[in-house]
Amino acid sequence: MLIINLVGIALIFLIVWWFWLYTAKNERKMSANKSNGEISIIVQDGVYQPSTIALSTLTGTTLKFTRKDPSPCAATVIFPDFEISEELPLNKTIEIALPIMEKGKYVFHCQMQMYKGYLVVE
Ligand SMILES: [Cu+2]
Repeated sequence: MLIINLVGIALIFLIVWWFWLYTAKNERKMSANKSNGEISIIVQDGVYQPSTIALSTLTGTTLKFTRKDPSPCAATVIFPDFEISEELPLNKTIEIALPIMEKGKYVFHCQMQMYKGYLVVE
């Protein structure tokens, strides 16, 4: 009985590590500034690159997502604040036009929120 409990606890720690700690460690803090109203984002190795996108103006931003990760988990990108949900076919570039945004920080993520990125509008 004790051994079963210990295995259970070990599994819980493993899951916590996998979903939060491992992803956090892998996260690369990069930011891209707006150029020509378009920003390219690569979906690969558990992260969006760049994962933090700084936008200094409020109009006409298009994000170009290219998914290189075959994991089905990466196949959808969701912008909950704008009710945007887009499928990302493998190795194709998908353009997502963003609405005019107020200042603030907006999250975008995959379905299970393992991939996570932020738009920072200043
Ligand atoms: Cu996912």
